[in-house]
This record gives sequence, C-alpha cells and structure tokens, in this order.
Amino acid sequence: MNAYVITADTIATMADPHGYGLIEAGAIAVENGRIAWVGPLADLRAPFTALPRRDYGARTVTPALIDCHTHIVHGGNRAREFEMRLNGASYQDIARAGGGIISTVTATREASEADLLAAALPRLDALIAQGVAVVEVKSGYGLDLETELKMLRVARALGVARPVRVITTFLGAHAVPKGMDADSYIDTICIPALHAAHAEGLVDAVDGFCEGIAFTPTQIARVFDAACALDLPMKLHAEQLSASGGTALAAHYRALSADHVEYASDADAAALASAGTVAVLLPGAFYAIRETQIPPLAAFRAHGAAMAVATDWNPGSSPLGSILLAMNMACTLFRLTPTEALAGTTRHAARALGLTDCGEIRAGMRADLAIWDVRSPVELSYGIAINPLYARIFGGVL
Ligand code: DI6
Ligand code: FE
Repeated sequence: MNAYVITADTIATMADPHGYGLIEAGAIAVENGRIAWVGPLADLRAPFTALPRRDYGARTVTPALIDCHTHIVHGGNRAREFEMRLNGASYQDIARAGGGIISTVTATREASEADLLAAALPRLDALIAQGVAVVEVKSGYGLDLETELKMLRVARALGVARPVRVITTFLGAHAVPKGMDADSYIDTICIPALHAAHAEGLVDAVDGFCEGIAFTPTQIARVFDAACALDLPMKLHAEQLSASGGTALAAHYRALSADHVEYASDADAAALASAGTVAVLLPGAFYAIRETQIPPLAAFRAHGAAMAVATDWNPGSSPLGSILLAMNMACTLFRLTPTEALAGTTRHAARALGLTDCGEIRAGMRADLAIWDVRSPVELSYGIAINPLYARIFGGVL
C-alpha cells in the first residue's frame, strides 16, 4: 500500500516539547513513506477519508524508537571480566591491566567482516523487535586503520540487510592501543583512519572517549578539529567515570551529544543547553559497572538541556540488548519521568543523531511508527523485560 490511514485509541505523537502529545481516537495518514496528516479521527478529511484503513483498536502508537548510542559491531564477549568485577576488580582496574576495551580490540581484529556481521545481526534484530527503526553504531574496537574501516563497513551492511537506518560513528579515539602513547596514536593512526573512512563514505559522525583511562580534552580536540575540517558532526563519551572536561569540550564544538555525563556539573549542563548539545543518558553502563554518581538531571532540566536515552550496547560496560529496559532503568535509577524516557528514545534521540525527519509523529516526518499492546505510553517505561510491541511500520512499510 502506498497510501493508507491507521487508527488507534491512543497516539503519542511526541511532537509536544512538554509531554506525549497525546491524541485519543486518533488517525495517521501515510503517503509514500511519510506522514501526511495526524489528528483525531473525527477530524479526518478528504482526500484521506478515501484511503484504506487499518484499525489498531485499544493499542498505542508512538514514533518508532531510536537507539542513538551503540557498539553492536564487535568481536567476542567479556563475560570473564564480569566475573572479575564480581570478585572485586573495578572497570578501570581491568582496563589498566590490559583487559577491557583492548580485549575486545583483539577479538574484533581477529574477526572477518562476515563474522562481525553475523554476530551483529541478532543484536540488531533484538532492537528491531522492540520497535527500533534507527540505530547508531560506533567503530572503536579496531584502533588501526584496517579494523576501524572493517567495523564501519559492517555497520553500513547492517543497514542494507535490515529495513532500518544505521548511523555510523567513527570512534577511533576510544582507547590507546598496546605499546603506543596516546598522542602519537591520535596523530599517526586515528586521524588518518578518519580521513580514510570518510573517503569511503563510511562516517556519519565522529566520537571519542574523554576520560582518565582514555584521552584528554586536548587530544580529543585534535580529532574534533579533523572532524570539523571534514564537515562531520561530533559526539563524545564525556564525564562517564570522572569529571574530565569532556562535556565542556563537546559543548564548545557544538557537538550533537555528550554521552554518559554522570560527572557533569551545573556549568556543564548550562553549556550543553546553550550549545544545543543533547545529554545522552546510558543507564545500562551505570548499572553494569555499579556506578553510584547519578547524572545531574535537575541541572539538565533547569537549564533546558535535552536528554536522550540509549542502550550503549557493548561487550564491556553495557551488555544491554533492550532499549525498553534502558528506558525503565533511566526512570528507576536516574528518576527520569516516563515522558522524558520516551522523548529520550524518540525526539531527543533523533536530535542526538542530527536527524530532523524522525522521532515525532507529525506531517512531513518519515512514517516510522511503533504500535504497542499498551493503553498508555507510561507502560513502555514501567514494564521490566516486557516487550509489548504489536507491530511496526518503518518508512511507511506495513
Ligand atoms: N564508554 C563505554 O561505556 C563504552 N565505551 C566507552 O568509552 C565501553 C566500551 C567497553 O567497555 O568495551
Ligand atoms: Fe559507549
């Protein structure tokens, strides 16, 4: 069907900056993959009244979800480190001892492109099964030119193999490879790899890990300068484990997002708000490494910084394969409201990826919709490990 109307008891358009933008007994007209009209069914007018209809009855329609921060392309797993942490080692102890990100680098270098794709597809499918239509995928487990490009090619292949949009992020500045110092890694490997990946059309955004165990703001700034020269948007892992200056740096560069931000300050929150940089909250990593510092939500709200929520699905700090559980954790662990959590995986997640055509149900947007077996959108955050997805429409395809 090229054009049709769907109806349902509840539509959460997410087009209201302060709430769900609820429409009761609503209708959505879809034409050529886009939303042509949305409103109460009683207000539906010609030509849309002539279109075929599908009624979803007592269910709830939301924008399809967006997972704006993942590392789903990677080799191996880190179950052994999970045991080590249970025996008292910290995430940082393991990283300093040469485990952590570096152990996934070894496994990812050893894997072929076909191996990586085969391992990533079930992860992507798990997200799709929860109504996710847009997934961001980072590199960063290669730390050499060949493997960073291999990861990004696999990320692009994911978007061909499945009917979702994949946004690729170059994360060369993720960790310092064994036997190198951070400065020479940035200058002789990371930045040249960024140029090569960009030349192959593999890069939608550029990210880094600004942290005591990774890179300083000065080192990240060199990567961001290279990104600016290529006209690529930026994102940053900032203030995850300590206050390291990453959030201020991200705001200074008007990055799309600063991610984690547990240790961000009130001044950081103000800087994010005035730069229009989204704070991406990643409660799966907070939970898995048993972090206790909660991101400064009151400051984000007071300054008007947008908050997104994502899985950070990765083999080390966040082996979390559920965007709905990320929403529940954001509410239970960080005290987001369910409205903020849903805005965080729709409208604000789109912004965190620089996308302006999804994340809300309104005329002109892509018809990326999720239909849930729930009566109220609050239930999406309330349930724990419950998946009430009934149907999905990606790009207008029923
Ligand atoms: N912060 C994270 O949460 C992921 N990367 C990062 O910079 C963790 C990556 C890993 O532990 O493998
Ligand atoms: Fe991450």
